Amino acid sequence: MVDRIAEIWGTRTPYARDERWPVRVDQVLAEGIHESDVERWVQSACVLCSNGCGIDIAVKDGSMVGVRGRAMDIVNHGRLGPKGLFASWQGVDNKDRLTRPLVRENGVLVESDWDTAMQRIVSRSKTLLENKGPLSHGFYTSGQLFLEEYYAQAIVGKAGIGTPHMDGNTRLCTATAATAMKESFGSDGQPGSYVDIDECDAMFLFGHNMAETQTVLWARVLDRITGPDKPRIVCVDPRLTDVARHAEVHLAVRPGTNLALMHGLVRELFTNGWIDQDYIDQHTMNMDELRTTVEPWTLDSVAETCGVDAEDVRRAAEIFGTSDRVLSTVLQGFYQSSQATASSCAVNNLHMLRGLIGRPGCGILQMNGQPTAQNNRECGADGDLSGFRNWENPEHVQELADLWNVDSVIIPHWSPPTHAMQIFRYVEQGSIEFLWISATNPAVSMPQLPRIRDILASSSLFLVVQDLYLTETARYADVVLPAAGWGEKTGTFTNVNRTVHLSEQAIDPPGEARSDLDTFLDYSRRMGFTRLDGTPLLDWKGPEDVFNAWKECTRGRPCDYTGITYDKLRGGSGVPWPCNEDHPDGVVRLYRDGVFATDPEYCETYGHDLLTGATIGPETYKAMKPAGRAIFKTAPYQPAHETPDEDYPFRFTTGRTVYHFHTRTKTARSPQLNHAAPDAWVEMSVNDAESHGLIEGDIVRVESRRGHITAPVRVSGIRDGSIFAPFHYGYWDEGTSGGAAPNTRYRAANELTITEWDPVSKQPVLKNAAVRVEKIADGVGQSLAPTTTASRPAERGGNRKHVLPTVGGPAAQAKETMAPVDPPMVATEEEHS
Ligand SMILES: Nc1nc2c(c(=O)[nH]1)N[C@H]1C(S)=C(S)[C@@H](COP(=O)(O)OP(=O)(O)OC[C@H]3O[C@@H](n4cnc5c(=O)[nH]c(N)nc54)[C@H](O)[C@@H]3O)O[C@H]1N2
Ligand SMILES: Nc1nc2c(c(=O)[nH]1)N[C@H]1C(S)=C(S)[C@@H](COP(=O)(O)OP(=O)(O)OC[C@H]3O[C@@H](n4cnc5c(=O)[nH]c(N)nc54)[C@H](O)[C@@H]3O)O[C@H]1N2
Ligand code: SF4
Ligand SMILES: [Mo]
Repeated sequence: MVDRIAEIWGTRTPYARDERWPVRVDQVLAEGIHESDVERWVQSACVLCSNGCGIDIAVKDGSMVGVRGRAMDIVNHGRLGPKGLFASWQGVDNKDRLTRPLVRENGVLVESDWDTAMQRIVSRSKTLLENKGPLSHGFYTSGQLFLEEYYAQAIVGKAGIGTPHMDGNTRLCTATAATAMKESFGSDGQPGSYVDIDECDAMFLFGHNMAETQTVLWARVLDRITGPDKPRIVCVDPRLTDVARHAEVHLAVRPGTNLALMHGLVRELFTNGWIDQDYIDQHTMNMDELRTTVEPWTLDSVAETCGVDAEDVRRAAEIFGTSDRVLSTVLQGFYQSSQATASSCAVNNLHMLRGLIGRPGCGILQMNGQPTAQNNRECGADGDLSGFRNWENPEHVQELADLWNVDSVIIPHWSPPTHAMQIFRYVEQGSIEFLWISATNPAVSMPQLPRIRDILASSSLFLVVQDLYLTETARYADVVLPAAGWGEKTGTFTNVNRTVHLSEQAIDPPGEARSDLDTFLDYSRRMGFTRLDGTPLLDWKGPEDVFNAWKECTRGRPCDYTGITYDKLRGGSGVPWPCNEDHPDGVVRLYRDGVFATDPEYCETYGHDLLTGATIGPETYKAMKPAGRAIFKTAPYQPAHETPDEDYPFRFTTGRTVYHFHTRTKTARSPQLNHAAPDAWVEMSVNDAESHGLIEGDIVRVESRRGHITAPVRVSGIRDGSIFAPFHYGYWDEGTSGGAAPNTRYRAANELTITEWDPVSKQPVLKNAAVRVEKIADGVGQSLAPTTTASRPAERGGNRKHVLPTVGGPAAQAKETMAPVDPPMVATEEEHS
């Protein structure tokens, strides 16, 4: 038994390069429950991050009473992280769930029934469609529903209503991942695989705190690091994360300066001849523009702009340039920072320059964050066209019209899909009067919350919120719909490296809560949406019908699911797409033959100018004759939207802690996790704390031009001049056994963030703003920031209090079974030859 709050990654199982990662099965059962008490184990996968760990749910007396990792799953080989162990089942199977629909009467939300609630939605929807047309409607969904739910929602929006105003919180999350892959390779779809961790010689983590945000993946890395011939690690992050602590080179860049660093790294590859000219000639295009753009970025200019050591930049470039096999991962430190798409494409460029794509150990993981973000992107509930189709390609639009048997004119394709920030702007301006929010909590997670609150409260807006709990957002709704959560419904979803899992229903949803799929189907039926032949637009009976329809939508597309069935996903491991007749067990890594998805007839986009976001358009794109070559895309560096000045001298950045998931609706209901990180904090460096007369635990007010927060200080390993706050803490302190109490202190990081986005991916800039700091009071004790992670107290100076370590105690004991079986084979081992 191991305390998995204190020991985040569990016990080491070292292995060497090219060996298979050993199995370790992690298990937790509710207090007082023994293995022999468990009536059934139900197959699923974890939905608390993009890693997609295979998981079995323990069921007793109609309740979820624990979980264990699936030994045979190619993703996790049996392991689970703290959220999988302690939040997956406790965060849903909970006392204070929404169990009945709520409707607003005389300004207050009151309990109602489904008929009344749906009737209100449908009647408002019909009136608006009649009087104002489809542009009055907006949908803001998630990266946490199931594939089947997105596909239904996408068709409702595109072929039922015909609105381009559809997006998800995936815009805040992985829009840049999708965009960077589309721009460089022609389509979304992860080139690399987790197996590359087993096979690489060097790993670069760009703005990715994998140690806290994909803990099971990091356990795999740690097992390589503690084994023979360990990989060399390079970390790009302004904080001293656990990734940074294991790195040979830590580039603690100033927040907002990623692209300058990337230009410097690319330039070093050119200067030192660390490039594969044959690969470049055969499989890529546009290299000259890249070379010209990076030319000014000498080591010294990078050092000056990014605030790092020139020698460290040189060493990092040398590791990239001279290692046989390099694996790169990219996440929010890049996606939510300035020039997100250009910086993320630069990672692709590094790999293209050396031909390190599609070979063992040479992966690119433009990471996802949410467990099902990939499926929203595939299905197009984020506004994209289903099946990675190109909205600018009339043939692609017609394919969907044929598939759905609707007139192609109803499918919005006259302009790009409306991105989330623009949807909220249209609500603000009053043109969107009907907004349906599912499985996301924008009143905590969107930038510049004072503005978002005003928008959600707009008198012209009819707001539908579909959630498990009465969240900060749901409190603004006109109608609240109670949803069935994970374990209470069946469906599939796809993780970062394209692995598709089936999640089976284990228990009944509480009260009258319904699956999101049932709700979308009900809405479609009540709205009377039909096909050209007059039959109902959506006539599916359940999730498996939707999945079968979805398979047809993906036939011949990069995300080909035609070889997958629910039955194939039962019993064993998840399966990575594309999976079809040619590849019945899926494909481990894409682009092995150096042929990319850039052909004009096939590609998902004709691309953009990365500096301005202007579309390239079909004529220019076709004239470029990409013909299956990858495209070097780049842009000149520009400073962040808001940089420090005299009034606001600090760079503010935000992110996560290992113990919480987003706005904590699930993790705050897990006693183990909530106890480990119960309240907000802000991180400052030793030098900055000293110069402001601050010590651990002192209460500060952090203020931007848009708002302020109050929280205790943790003096941590963050770089000087930067301040970090976790974005998890909103208005509510969730009770773990029913009820939540308001927390009247402003403490959400997004009180301070700015309404700006990347010109190409439209992903909001959640990771840089300018702030000032003021001491409000002496601390009454230490801050409650975890000591086990990036927020651990600085090792010297500044921190003159003794800080108690974060531990889980008896409630956090998990069972680990070492190597009970051989590790699973990756789906198509022959690819390794
Ligand atoms: N425990 C936990 N795990 C999660 C989640 C969670 O909420 N909690 N959420 C999941 C989701 S949806 C996502 S999207 C992922 C996110 O996973 P990550 O991207 O790994 O997490 P973040 O903490 O948002 O950001 C990563 C790092 O970016 C750094 N950073 C900030 N500004 C900059 C910058 O300008 N440049 C660079 N290079 N780095 C910068 C921060 O210091 C931080 O350590 O995590 C997933 N996993
Ligand atoms: N400052 C700052 N802001 C950020 C970020 C950051 O790093 N910094 N990260 C951004 C990122 S990457 C993300 S992904 C977002 C996340 O932000 P949100 O999406 O707002 O966060 P969650 O708390 O995951 O919200 C999901 C909601 O869905 C509900 N839910 C869960 N399962 C189901 C289901 O099956 N059906 C329904 N209907 N509801 C369900 C949950 O109860 C919860 O209320 O935050 C973004 N905001
Ligand atoms: S790594 Fe992610 S998917 Fe795996 S158990 Fe942890 S939260 Fe769940
Ligand atoms: Mo995310």
